[in-house]
Amino acid sequence: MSGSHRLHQNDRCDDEAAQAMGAEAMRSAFQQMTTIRRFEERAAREYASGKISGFCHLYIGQEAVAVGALLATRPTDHVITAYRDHGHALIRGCTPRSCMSELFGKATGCAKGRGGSMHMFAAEHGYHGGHGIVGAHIPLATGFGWALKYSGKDDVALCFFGEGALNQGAFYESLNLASLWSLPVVYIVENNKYAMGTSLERASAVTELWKKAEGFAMPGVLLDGMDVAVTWKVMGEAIKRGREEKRPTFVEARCYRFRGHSMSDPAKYRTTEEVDDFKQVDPIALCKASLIHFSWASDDECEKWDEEALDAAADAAAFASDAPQPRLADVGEWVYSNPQTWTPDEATFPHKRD
Ligand SMILES: Cc1ncc(C[n+]2csc(CCOP(=O)(O)OP(=O)(O)O)c2C)c(N)n1
Repeated sequence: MSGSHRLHQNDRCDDEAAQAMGAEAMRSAFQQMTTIRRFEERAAREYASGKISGFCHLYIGQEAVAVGALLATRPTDHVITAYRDHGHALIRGCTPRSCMSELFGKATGCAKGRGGSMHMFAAEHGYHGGHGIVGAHIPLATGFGWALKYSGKDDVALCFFGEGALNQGAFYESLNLASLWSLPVVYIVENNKYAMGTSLERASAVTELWKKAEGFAMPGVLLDGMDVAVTWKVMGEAIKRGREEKRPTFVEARCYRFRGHSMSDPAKYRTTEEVDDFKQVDPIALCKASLIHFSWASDDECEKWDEEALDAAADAAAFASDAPQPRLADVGEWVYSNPQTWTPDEATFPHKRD
């Protein structure tokens, strides 16, 4: 079952990687991961109570991948991901209030209520979504890489996707061009072992995914995505390669989602023993253990940060609940570059909201 997938065996992050990362970044990592975890636990509650509808894919268990990777970036770098996007959004320019509002479909949402769970955006912070079609955003990342190289900037683009995207044609086309044209893109597959209910072993002839990089003549790296310090360190090296050498890297971050594929998944395709086994290496617990081991934070401080995260999530839910619905008159705005000019009428939209 989990043996070959779970890389981590210790009860804290890798010491060498943690020391390289240092106290300040490790403290930030804990706070960011806790913010994501508590936000999503709250979102799950709001979903169950009917305040959120549509698809909703939680990132719980995978927080170290986005947090470790994005802590290794600078604000001008570009980030794009698939539909499991709340975590990336929360640390790349979207506030808990704007994310929760988006989940509620409210006008105060980061995509003005147009996108919902799968389409969080903060383009002004270089965060380009949130994409629902498996693999469809990978070519966009290659495009960012091309634009960066063409304009002579030394920023990089980071592209996250699940292992379910790896047998899409877009993946091969995009990585081939990135290598051929020497583009500064880091492609990160968040290998959480399942694409919906289908395990990697059932769907892919190659299960050591990082080895696929060889087919594109680019460096391929495997990392433990439950360990935020290792993720930060390895991602830092890949980002440096992009920035300085204008070379892409393909990274396999092996991780695990603790919840079902989406809110409507009873997750019957895996055993509770397997889930419990991965909970032994909960990324937040590993990070906290390192903070305490190196005396970089106390138990009380971690407790305080956790309470702050709980408060931020509760505040976000209250804010989103009271926030206004999008106005029907604006329905064509922010969807196309040339907004629709017609005025919606009652017959077309009988559930007019304002
Ligand atoms: C092109 C396409 N085919 C099918 C789907 C339906 N679908 C939604 S999620 C998903 C599984 C993707 O799994 P993975 O890429 O591993 O991401 P994870 O959910 O594990 O984060 C599928 C097949 C889709 N959204 N797009």
